[in-house]
Amino acid sequence: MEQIRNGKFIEKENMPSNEHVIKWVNEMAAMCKPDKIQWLNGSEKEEKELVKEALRVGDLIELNQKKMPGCYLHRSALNDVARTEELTFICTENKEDAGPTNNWMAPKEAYEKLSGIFNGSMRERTMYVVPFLMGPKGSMFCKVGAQLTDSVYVALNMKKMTRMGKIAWEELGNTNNFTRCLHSKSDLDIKRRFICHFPEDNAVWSVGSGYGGNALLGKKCLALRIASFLGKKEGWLAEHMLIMGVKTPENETYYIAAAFPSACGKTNLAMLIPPDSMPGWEVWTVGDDIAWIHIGKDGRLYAVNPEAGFFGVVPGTSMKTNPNAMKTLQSNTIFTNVVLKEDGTVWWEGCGEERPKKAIDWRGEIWQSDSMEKGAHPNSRFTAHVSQCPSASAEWDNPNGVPISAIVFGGRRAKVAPLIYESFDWQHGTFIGATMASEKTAAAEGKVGEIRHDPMAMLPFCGYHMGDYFKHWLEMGKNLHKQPKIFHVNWFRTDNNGNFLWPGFRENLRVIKWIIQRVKEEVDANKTAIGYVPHAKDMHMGGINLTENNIEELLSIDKEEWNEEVKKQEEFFKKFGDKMPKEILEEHAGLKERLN
Ligand code: OXD
Ligand code: MN
Repeated sequence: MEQIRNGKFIEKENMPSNEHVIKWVNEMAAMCKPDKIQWLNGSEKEEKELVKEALRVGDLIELNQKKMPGCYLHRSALNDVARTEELTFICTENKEDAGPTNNWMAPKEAYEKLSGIFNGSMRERTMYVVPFLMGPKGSMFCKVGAQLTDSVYVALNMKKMTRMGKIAWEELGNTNNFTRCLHSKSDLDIKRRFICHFPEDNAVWSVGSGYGGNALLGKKCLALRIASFLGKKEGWLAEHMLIMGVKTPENETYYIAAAFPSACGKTNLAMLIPPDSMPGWEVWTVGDDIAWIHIGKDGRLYAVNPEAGFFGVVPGTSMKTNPNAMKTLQSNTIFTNVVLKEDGTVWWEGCGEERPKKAIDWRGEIWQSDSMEKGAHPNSRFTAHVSQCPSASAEWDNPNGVPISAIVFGGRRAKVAPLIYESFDWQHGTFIGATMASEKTAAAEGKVGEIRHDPMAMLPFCGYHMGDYFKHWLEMGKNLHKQPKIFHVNWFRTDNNGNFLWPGFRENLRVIKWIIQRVKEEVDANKTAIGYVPHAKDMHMGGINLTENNIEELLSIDKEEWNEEVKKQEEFFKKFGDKMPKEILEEHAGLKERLN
């Protein structure tokens, strides 16, 4: 150890020789003033020591190691339970570049304001230097990041969520090409909480939160907001999409990338177990949240999962809804904000087990059996490495990515959107993505249930002007020799009594089957005003209890509802002014015309 300026110590062990890194870490340390700097190497031994430290400072609670080896519970601060979109900023020199859907702050103002909060924020704490890779090592997709954080919980999550450790310094070599991620919990005061992105500097500063999406900076901050900006510049796409491999009984595997807003079942779909009535089908998980998509040499789209782990929503996860996730989280998992049972195991609403008589809720309080409050926070999470998942695809770490045959957009809509429809072509598919709308969920602060437009499920994650983003999508399509087909699904349609019409979960594979049949051009479809809709006869319906009426209703298009939808789209588009590509406006006009 060597003494640094203000009388503190810096550990030299694991320090890379890269001068850009060392200079940056020294500058940030001078501002944050940690007691100690610890450079992480990503080893298992180190992880064990970090767990010990997390237990010592109370960031983790040990769960029953016999029943759940390597599992721990974390409780976040009560005011820090979801992404805070209203405190998330894109800090570009020109306000216009951030666009109308992002909060904007001038970089100079942001650096000054946040420096004031970071100043001394790590006193009496350790600053962990967390090097990480997003994307497979040695791949054209791969990006290097380094996160400085004073949260051992964050450091441990980063170990599960990314390829963390020396591997990242090796990839970086002596270059300066890495995303500088600075994070401090500071005092967790929401008035002093900011998540600022500086795409032009390839940097993220996040202060005042210790919660997942705000604090694990590799995920939404780097892999979506910064990466989408880089993707625009470099000719690729960073998307809020799961990637799944679907093997047919004929032994062919098709890869599908699917975008859904947060907490709409991406993890469930990515880990789906086929229904009994579909023997020979298999689903393999490449990723459950983010896809980086490039054009390959053959002119097709290829995708990788930049992450190496899951930060999955826990409530509602059960052996019935997602057995693979349940098996994933039996060991080596960090739980955030779930119920702690007397036997040192965990519980949550919808886990399929009876509510415990005596337990401690996510707030850390005794949870009486008659309490009306939820025991687990609706946005409680599990963090586990991909390798834990029984359905992890052999291709999940393939440096070349997987070829994408279909893109799926999905929203949570009680009405309007049918179970499935297909776009006429790439341009129309881009329009369908751009007009996605969904009910709000607990993954972000705000009113749950409200409908909001969420283009490509990227509204909270696009690091630049969304008008330019739509244009980038259109350009990407033009550069493809073979465009994947684009679909829209809605698992959440209800009847007039508010009951879901579609059973969802594993039965969703029936819809995926139709998608693959369309890709293979095996079935034709109904050409409607909104796109191609399946003939009811082509939907595999064996083994579920749906009447023909139900199926008709699921696939039906109500002109009045759609006319209303078109008006709302028009309102939404006004936001983008003349940045809205004319092709999208043409598609909108075309839809309007077809409806009438
Ligand atoms: C997530 C989210 O955590 O979308 O994946 O909020
Ligand atoms: Mn997500």
